Amino acid sequence: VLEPGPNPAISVVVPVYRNIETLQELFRRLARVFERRTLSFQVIFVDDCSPDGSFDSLTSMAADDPRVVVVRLRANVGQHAAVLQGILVADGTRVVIMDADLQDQPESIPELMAPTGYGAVFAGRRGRYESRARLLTSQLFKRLLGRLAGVPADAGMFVLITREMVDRLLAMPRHNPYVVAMIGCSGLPVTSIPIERDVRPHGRSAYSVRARARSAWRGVRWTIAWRTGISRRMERADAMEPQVSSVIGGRFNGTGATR
Ligand SMILES: Nc1nc2c(ncn2[C@@H]2O[C@H](COP(=O)(O)OP(=O)(O)O)[C@@H](O)[C@H]2O)c(=O)[nH]1
Ligand SMILES: [Mg+2]
Repeated sequence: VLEPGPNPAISVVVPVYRNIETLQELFRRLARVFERRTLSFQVIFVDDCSPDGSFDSLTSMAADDPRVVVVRLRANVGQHAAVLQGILVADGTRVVIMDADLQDQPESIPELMAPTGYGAVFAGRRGRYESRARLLTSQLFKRLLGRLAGVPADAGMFVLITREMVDRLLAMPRHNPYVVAMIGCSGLPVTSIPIERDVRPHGRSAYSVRARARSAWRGVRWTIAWRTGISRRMERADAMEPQVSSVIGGRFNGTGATR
């Protein structure tokens, strides 16, 4: 086991909601990828009040391995707000955001690390990873959001970002956030490279048709609010509620206390 340095080279932020079947394998595969390249890393799992026992599973993983950090949220806040809470805790020089269900493959991360000069490198979604209807509707939405927010049309929530991008994201309005749009509006250069996305190995998507539509709308709304300056006024009126209830593990910045 590699001893972590003062700051890990990479923090991986993973939102968790009904993912108990894949958490252990996800961590194992991430560890293999980074150990092979002797990169120090931490994996920050953000438990968004997952009802399936994911939190207990994560707690025992954290007890076994100091590179596991568990952020527990007070209430279910949704994927994007959960990711931002994870980023808040991340100590890494660079941060990878990815799904917990193994549709995003840990083995693709080194490819994301290759391009230089970008604030964000997205895994451009490739493959038949979901039904035709879902693929088609999500492609249409992604093209629209891509135009509005200035991200590649194949961008999703598997992305590598720099520390500078982290700082920009955390300075942006976090009311009803949409991380892909926020990255596009950051002012830093972004790109995508084609990465095969897998089909889901266990369970089913947490996003119903309605939830997908609502999420898409939030993406568009956040972007418009940003572009028009409305969101900046909103944020001042509405200070962020504390969302984290506890942080377990995380040796990089002392005790792992909430910051
Ligand atoms: N924090 C949080 N994460 C969620 C929620 N719903 C889904 N996720 C996470 O978002 C990622 C993608 O979810 P998934 O259900 O696979 O959606 P799909 O791949 O877009 O069909 C997974 O890592 C989930 O754990 C939620 O309500 N809250
Ligand atoms: Mg999925």
